[in-house]
Amino acid sequence: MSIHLFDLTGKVALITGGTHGLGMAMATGIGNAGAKVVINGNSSQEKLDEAVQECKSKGINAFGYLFDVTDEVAVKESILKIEEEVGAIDILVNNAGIIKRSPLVEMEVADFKAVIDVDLVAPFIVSKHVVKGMITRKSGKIINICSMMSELGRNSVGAYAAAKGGLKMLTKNMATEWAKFNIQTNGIGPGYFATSQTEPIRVDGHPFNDFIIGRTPAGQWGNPDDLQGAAIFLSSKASDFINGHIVYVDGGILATIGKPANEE
Ligand code: GCO
Repeated sequence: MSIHLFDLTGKVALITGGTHGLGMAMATGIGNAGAKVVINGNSSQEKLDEAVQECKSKGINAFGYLFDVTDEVAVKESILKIEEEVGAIDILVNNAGIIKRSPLVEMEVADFKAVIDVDLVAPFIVSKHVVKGMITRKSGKIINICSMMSELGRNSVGAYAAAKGGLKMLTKNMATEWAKFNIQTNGIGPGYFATSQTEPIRVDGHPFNDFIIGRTPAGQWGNPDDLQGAAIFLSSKASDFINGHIVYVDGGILATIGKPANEE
């Protein structure tokens, strides 16, 4: 029987923060490729139920679990529950994330720590508890959702860039420690995407909106569905010898220093 390189049939995938935006898009792509999809939300049962229903309406076998990814006790209990009720987790997408925009000199330490907790510590916590089963089974895929801020800074997103830069290096360390168990750990680094997180800086006429369109060779914001290919690839057999790699899905923004405003 020929195994299709990108077929995820029979796999179980957990996507943290999967109720909306990039997480929902990747959950949909992974589900359409055949996996059972377990969506994590951390606050609203209603939003979680809606997200699961949205996946089911597309023919995806979906489940929802509400837990705070920064709370190790809740994570440990939820992973056990998921593995009992749905099945062993083959694919983990650490997507849950927040951003707080503030000039560093004005940023409250508590706010800085909150961003680090969700965007960097939580992927460590969730991976630590999911990988134990993957090590036993000698098989697994972990995908950390980094950012182009894993590579570049920007005014007002210092905490977020520090977290996402750390997540890039945590990804490489997970790969280093777990590849010998046939577990591939990689990252996806989105560029600028049209999501609720970027809504405040994307409205028509906002200087940042014009800046990003000018700075991105593809000349547009990304659509969350543009991440589905990378998510399926890093979840599938097609990436079995790829470790510690961050796949940037950014319309080319990291490839260029940009161009003068009057240049086509
Ligand atoms: C910002 C944006 C970015 C994007 C994304 C870029 O304020 O600059 O929110 O952080 O969300 O992470 O990769």
